[in-house]
Amino acid sequence: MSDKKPLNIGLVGYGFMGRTHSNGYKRVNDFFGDLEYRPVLKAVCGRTQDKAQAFADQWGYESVETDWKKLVARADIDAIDICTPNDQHAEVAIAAAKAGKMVLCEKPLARTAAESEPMVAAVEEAKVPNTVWYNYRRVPAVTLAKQIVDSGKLGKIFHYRANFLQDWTISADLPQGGAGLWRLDAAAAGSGVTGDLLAHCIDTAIWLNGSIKDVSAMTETFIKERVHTATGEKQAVTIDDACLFHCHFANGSLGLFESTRYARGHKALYTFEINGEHASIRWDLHDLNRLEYFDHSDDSIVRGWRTVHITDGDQPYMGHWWVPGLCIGYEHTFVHQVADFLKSLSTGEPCRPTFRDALETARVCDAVLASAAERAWKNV
Ligand code: SOE
Repeated sequence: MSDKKPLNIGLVGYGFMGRTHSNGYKRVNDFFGDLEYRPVLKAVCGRTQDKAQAFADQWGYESVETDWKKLVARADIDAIDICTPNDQHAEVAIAAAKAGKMVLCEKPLARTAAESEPMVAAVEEAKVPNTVWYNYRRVPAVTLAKQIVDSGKLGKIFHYRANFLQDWTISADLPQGGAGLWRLDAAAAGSGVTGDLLAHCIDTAIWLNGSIKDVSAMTETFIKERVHTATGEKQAVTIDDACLFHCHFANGSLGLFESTRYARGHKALYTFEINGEHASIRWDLHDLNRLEYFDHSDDSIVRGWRTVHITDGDQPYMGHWWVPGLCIGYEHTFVHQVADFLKSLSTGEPCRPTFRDALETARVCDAVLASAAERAWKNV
């Protein structure tokens, strides 16, 4: 029997993200042995009873709810984890905070900054621990990039560049709406690649390089109409299929960002590069265990880009996994986020990004979309 304090989780939504989070809760104490808390998979909530039950059976949830309000009202739930489409984040999070529950919310925080603001107010008024699952911060190579930037090794930063490229919506036959495909429906998602993919890039960028001051953007919707799953009728597509923007950071550096779901051949190519006065770093999600580093102070005859394989025990998070040389993957970023969340409950320090941190990302996304719509520079 474990002597750890139980933390009873109520999961809302059982899609792709429901699985990544559940895996995090299940694995965390096996690999992070020093935590005071132990997540308990208390209940999963989904509208369709048999699907929710099948998820509960597969992942080991003790019970099932079909109404999130009942889940939030349950006295035996400590934390609500929101894995629904974006249009439901605000209502569930605000009710959960008011009920005194901790709230973990899948990214983006909500569809817009205006919708995100009352969520921030609710968790702050209730003083409940909160976090948003911008999971790529917790790829060990990305966390190491943060340590390198913070150490000052790059010197003054001139450029920040990021891409998030996919190709899964190129077919005009793909409907909008429904499981997974709600990402194509602006009513459910809020926006297209801006809120879904660029939000990741913006979260990482703000974390690594500080606030974004202003933006100039362009968006495109390549496929103008798609059948809506709910009606069976063709309807206008109002999400952005692609978005490019450039910006000024508060530290004086320039940013360049691109995201699309129409880059044939790319499935989830998230890359960033930072160029500083003394050194540069770059990272690529398709090769996530490596960080590339160029240091101008190296001896000139051997100076060049080096590739650091992030698998050593003294590199971020890796002391909890295997032995040097052996890799981890995408799912581990969620285990790390659970570990950091549980640790934050012991230390009282916030688990970043908090709802307030994610609001800053939402404001940048709003400015990007407004800039594209008005063909004008926008302050964040
Ligand atoms: C979209 O395809 C998606 O699943 C995003 O919703 C995730 O946030 C991203 O990590 C991978 O791509």
